[in-house]
Amino acid sequence: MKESDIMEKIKNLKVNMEQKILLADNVVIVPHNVVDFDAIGSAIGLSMIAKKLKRPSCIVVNDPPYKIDQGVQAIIEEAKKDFNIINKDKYLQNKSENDLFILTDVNKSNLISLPEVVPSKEQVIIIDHHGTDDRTIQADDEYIDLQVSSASEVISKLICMYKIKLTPEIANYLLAGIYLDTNKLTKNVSPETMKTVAKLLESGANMNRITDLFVEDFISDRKVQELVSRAKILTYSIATVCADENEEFTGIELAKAADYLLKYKVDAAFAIGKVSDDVISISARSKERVNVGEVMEALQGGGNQYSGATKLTDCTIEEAGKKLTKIIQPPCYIR
Ligand SMILES: [Mn+2]
Repeated sequence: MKESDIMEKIKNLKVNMEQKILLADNVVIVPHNVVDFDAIGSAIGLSMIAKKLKRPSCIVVNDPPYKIDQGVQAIIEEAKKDFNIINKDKYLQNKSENDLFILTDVNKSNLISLPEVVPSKEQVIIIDHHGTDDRTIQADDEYIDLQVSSASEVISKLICMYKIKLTPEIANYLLAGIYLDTNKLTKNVSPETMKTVAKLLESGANMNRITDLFVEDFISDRKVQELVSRAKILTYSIATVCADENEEFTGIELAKAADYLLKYKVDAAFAIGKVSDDVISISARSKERVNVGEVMEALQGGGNQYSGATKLTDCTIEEAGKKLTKIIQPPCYIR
């Protein structure tokens, strides 16, 4: 898609979204479960837009703090002073018939905390950069672009169109979202992405602060690096690593291992590990040539060209590895 077409599409989204925000009792912003930098940054940006339009909003985050990245948790704690970040129960107590749901960085019912109370499609807007399937929530208005770096980039562009003046803190949150989903500005970065980064820096975002937010926990990082060191690089430059059956990882740790493996001369990387008693997760990352979103779709997950994941039950890590190997046999998914 040409840049001018993208801006046209975002302008359309702005017009339709604005009408709906103005008519809503409450703008309910819904990021994906195990909220990450992109989901929370874009959610806070959306809350700024609701504020500009003088409508009340809330961001529903229902993850226990131990499940999410400590930098993301730090943003939530800081942002709570100015934004209405609430859990699911609190939202359900104040729910109204006339709420507008805006899903950001997500489009599927199995990845959000309140799938059972999503309103009818007239009252749902989706802003995302992941692929869709039969679990995608029905929405009359959506901006789903698998090429854009992040939801935070889309929301930053909307904020620019509204001429909303950002505080340095909020510029940091949005930049952290872009930084995460581009693997620290090393992949899926377009000239438009860099223009957005430049605007966020002009608004006071600070790279030192972003680096602080991405600081690693020593123990968790050692665990990730031990996993990385056991990776095998298959034909066609695909790295995979399988964790031990008896060691538990978080989804974030598996994602970090896959991200890290892109440092090497590989096109894509997959990290497979147990995330709870009976759930195996695969985290996938790609530089460009392998569409890992499609690979994950073949295993009941999803994502986009650069990033994807799935969860599997009723199989061992070894079996999950075999299923994956079957799918990534060349020339599948290689451009
Ligand atoms: Mn994202």
